[in-house]
Amino acid sequence: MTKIALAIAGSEASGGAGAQTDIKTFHTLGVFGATSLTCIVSFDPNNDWGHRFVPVDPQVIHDQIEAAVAVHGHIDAVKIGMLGTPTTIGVVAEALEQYHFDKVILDPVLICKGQEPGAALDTDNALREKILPFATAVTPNLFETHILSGMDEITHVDQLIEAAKRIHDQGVPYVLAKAGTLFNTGTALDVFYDGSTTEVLEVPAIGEERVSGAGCTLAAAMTAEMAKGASPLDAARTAKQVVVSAIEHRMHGNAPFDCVFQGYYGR
Ligand code: PXL
Repeated sequence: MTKIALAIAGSEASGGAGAQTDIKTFHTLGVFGATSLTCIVSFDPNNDWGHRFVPVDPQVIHDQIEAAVAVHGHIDAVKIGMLGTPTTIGVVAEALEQYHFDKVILDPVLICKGQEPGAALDTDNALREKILPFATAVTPNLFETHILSGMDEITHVDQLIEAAKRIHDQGVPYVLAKAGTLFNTGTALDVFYDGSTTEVLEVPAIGEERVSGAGCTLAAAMTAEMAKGASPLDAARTAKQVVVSAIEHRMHGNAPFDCVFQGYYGR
């Protein structure tokens, strides 16, 4: 039986990140994708590619989740991406309470370029309080790991492991804390922790350019694999390979960043 994953995420018009990335990743892993859009992001070519951000009406976010659940009857796994505002976080938290999804993978996107840095704090508090308790797994990047763990310095793998443990201690069963290439080890390095197993997932870094959508792809691939019944650790391992392929096959355009493409994985 084909498995179904629901992405509760923002639209990013270029197709390189957000919900578009999520459904492409689900599809490439053989999982049927549904979406509830939380916001519309349009990069601004006339303003340093800043993110023009429009939240979707909270009732409409709820209606989309209701529709996806009603049509399919059962959702195997949910990915939560960019929520963007405390109001959106509130309505998504209510839906998580209402629908009792089995597997919820949270990519805790705090702010995107163009949003007020102050918004990160509001978003952080609301995410921690209202969404984190529903998360089966969380996939913070280094910035988000700093904020969620409360640690000042994370410059080494041992500190990343400690940070993953601190996030786990807040009640999240599975943590994938991502340094990516930011430790300058020539690798993309992430730490998986589930309360007993600590595993450092590391692959050679690819290229020098910034790539948009790698984090979305990782969390979406983990969601698809968990929807199919993989253990969270195996799902994380596969997800890293999907990201490697998506970066290898990235799209070059006019922007100062490339866009991942998942379509070659497994071919
Ligand atoms: O990559 C984070 C992200 C998630 N969701 C949306 C985005 C972005 C980054 O641009 O636009 C909608």
